[in-house]
Amino acid sequence: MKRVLTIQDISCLGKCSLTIALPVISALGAETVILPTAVLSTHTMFKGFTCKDLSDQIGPITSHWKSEGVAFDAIYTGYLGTAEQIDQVKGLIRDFRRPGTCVIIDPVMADNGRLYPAFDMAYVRKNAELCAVADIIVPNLTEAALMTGMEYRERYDESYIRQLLTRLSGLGAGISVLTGVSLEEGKTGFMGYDRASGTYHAYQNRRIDAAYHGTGDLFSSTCVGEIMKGLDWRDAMRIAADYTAHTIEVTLNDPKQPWYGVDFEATLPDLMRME
Ligand code: PXL
Repeated sequence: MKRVLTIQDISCLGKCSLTIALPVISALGAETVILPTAVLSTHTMFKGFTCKDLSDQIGPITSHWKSEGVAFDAIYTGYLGTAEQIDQVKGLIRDFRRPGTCVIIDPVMADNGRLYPAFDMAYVRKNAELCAVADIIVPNLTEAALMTGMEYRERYDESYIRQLLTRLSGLGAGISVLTGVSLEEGKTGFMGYDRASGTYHAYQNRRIDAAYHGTGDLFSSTCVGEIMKGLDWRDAMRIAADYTAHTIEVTLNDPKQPWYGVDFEATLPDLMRME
């Protein structure tokens, strides 16, 4: 069985980060080892959330794993807390990477043209350094613009996306994928660039006019699970895009507010049948 290590926060209430990664990757058939970087009472869209940083646990936990001789088929990072923690995660990747380990980085820090409240440009630069060591990166347009120094645009054409991908690829990752890319009216999806072959690949499906919290985590976790099943990154991301769109549609029936999260629990059986 494949074994994935995922490193991100645990937001106890509200659906994102580890409370999505763990069930989704497990449902896709890979063992999911977690390294929680912080414990929050809720995700940061709630007011008054608590947060306990767990940076001081990363060293002892990973030392113990080393003494146990643990190895991972993939290392997948999401929301991290601080610039120092990114340095710790880079060290961890150096220590645990083996030939064939797939390192997937989702540099979660911004959306809709804005950094999340806790972060600054020093954090952006650190995320760019982390992306440099990845096999696959999956930033959204805001994160990519911040890391490359390119202008963030709400309206754009394919040539802007290609330029952003070229600059992103210059950070050093093998495969650079931009999420939330809309190349046609009423559609959304992803566009990626594979540095080894010099090829682009885009996929678009229907766009649902609703912005739900945690959908980036749902997309990334699904990609990781599908890649562990042996799928090519293009197929893994097509399934992830379709699954995310389907889950948003199902969640539209739920009276809870979009910032709470998506009802992926209702759609996990469908994911297991998608191909
Ligand atoms: O979904 C990304 C994410 C993960 N973890 C926490 C967050 C967010 C996005 O805001 O606040 C704590």
